[in-house]
Amino acid sequence: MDRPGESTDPTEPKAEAPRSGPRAVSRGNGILAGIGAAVVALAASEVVAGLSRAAPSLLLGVGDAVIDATPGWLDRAAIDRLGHSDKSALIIGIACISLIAGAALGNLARKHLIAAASGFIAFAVCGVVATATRPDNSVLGAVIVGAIGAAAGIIALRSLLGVATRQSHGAPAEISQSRRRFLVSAGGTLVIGVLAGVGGWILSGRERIDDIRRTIRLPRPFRSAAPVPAGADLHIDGLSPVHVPNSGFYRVDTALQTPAIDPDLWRLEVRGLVDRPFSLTYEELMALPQIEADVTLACVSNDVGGNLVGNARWQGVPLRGLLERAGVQPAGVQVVGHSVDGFTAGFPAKLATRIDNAMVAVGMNGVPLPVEHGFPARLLVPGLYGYVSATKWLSAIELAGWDVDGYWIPRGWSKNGPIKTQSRIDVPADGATVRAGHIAIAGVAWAPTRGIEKVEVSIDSGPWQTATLADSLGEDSWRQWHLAWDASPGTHTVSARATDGTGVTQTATVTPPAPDGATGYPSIQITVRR
Ligand SMILES: Nc1nc2c(c(=O)[nH]1)N[C@H]1C(S)=C(S)[C@@H](COP(=O)(O)O)O[C@H]1N2
Ligand SMILES: [Mo]
Repeated sequence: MDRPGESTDPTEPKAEAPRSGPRAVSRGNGILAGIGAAVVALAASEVVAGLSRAAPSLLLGVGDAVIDATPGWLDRAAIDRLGHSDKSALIIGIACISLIAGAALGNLARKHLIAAASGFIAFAVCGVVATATRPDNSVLGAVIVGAIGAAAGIIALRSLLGVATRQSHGAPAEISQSRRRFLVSAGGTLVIGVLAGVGGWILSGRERIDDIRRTIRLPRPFRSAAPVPAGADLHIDGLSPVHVPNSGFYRVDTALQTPAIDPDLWRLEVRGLVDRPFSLTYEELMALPQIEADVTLACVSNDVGGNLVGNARWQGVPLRGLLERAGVQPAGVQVVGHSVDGFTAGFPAKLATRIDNAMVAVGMNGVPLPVEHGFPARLLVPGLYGYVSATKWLSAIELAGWDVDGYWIPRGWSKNGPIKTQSRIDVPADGATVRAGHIAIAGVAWAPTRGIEKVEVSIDSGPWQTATLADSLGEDSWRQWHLAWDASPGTHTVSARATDGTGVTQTATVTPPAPDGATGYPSIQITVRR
């Protein structure tokens, strides 16, 4: 075997003979080999995770662990302000740290291959531990993914160092030839690794589940929502639609990767402080009588005037019936929804009985729940912010005492989360320039379970003028409104306020979203030109 440092090649120029042995690998080549090996390790683990349903992605596992370890306020802010780009940034950040670690280990491997290999193993162990401690991940799956990743990385590192070592002696022509060979090997490894990693990522189930989802037909509900009255939609350009299409419906969750749940393997458990715990398959749940309702869902983090609110026509199984079947014990005063991803949200059990349209939702705007909105099932309780009620990817409904806290409660959010009466001005857009003359000021207002009775508009702090309300879809749904205004040139401030069905007008007091929802009047600034 052509072992470095043992060459007896007479053509080897003695003067240029580098330090012998594996030490002969240059720092640059060592680093490159290390990065290549790290890419191979990540790619191998992602491919395994992508191919097997039971194998979790370590990259996502670490990302989830980072999110869970992040202080509540930062977490909340990141999730809501940056939307979902922050999650991609987190994954890219973790991948970069892995590559930097790979570079360092590659450098180390020039002299201490065993130590570097141990480094790869240690890195994999960290990933496995972070991933396996997530409730929805299989421990064995994580261990296998980690072992394959580490093994692939170590093998790649050894081979690349082998190629690099061969170039450090021999005739100059041979050296440049083998240098080229090393660069081609390292470059090829990087490209193939990145492609494989991306492929593994894409394979990871989401698309497959969506294919299954598309074949599902919703049963006809025994209680349909009333047909949308002709006057419910004012048909004003830029105004929020009566029903927000699923593709445009806001999304808030802590999940890095949308849980991809095979409905055939899924179970919904009803358990805890109940006399008769039971569990349902998707088929059994779908066979139960269903209701349909127009309900506005809002996020507690929504700023006044913000977009984290939407109205949809939901379909599902009434929560009341499921709780009656289980027989709630007197101590079971809280309903805690558990998600397959570990998220939890809890609300008073009496609301589940009192609120007519509280349901385990399986449909949204006429189709099975989209994957990102909780397929195969989620909770929906009209009148409650999502963080205490609307558990997506629901796996269990637990009846508990009030002492049990859902995900956001220890992170500084209020234990009770009733949706505050709110309004929003959609038209004109804030900051818009419009032409003088007759224009429409329009928006939506919501107070789920109470309904909207009145919306008023004030221009430049002038008197409150009553807006025209569109026809109502019911008390749980938002309602469009508009006011005709003869706009005069200049800059103007327009504010609005809503009064709910109990006669209470939203408060003017300005408060931030934390801990129980933002308050204050929505307001826009516009410029009117001649
Ligand atoms: N599993 C799970 N369910 C969840 C959340 C989550 O992070 N994980 N977020 C909740 C919050 S804070 C809100 S506002 C709603 C948003 O529902 P949507 O994404 O369908 O609009 O889902 C709720 N259900
Ligand atoms: Mo939320």
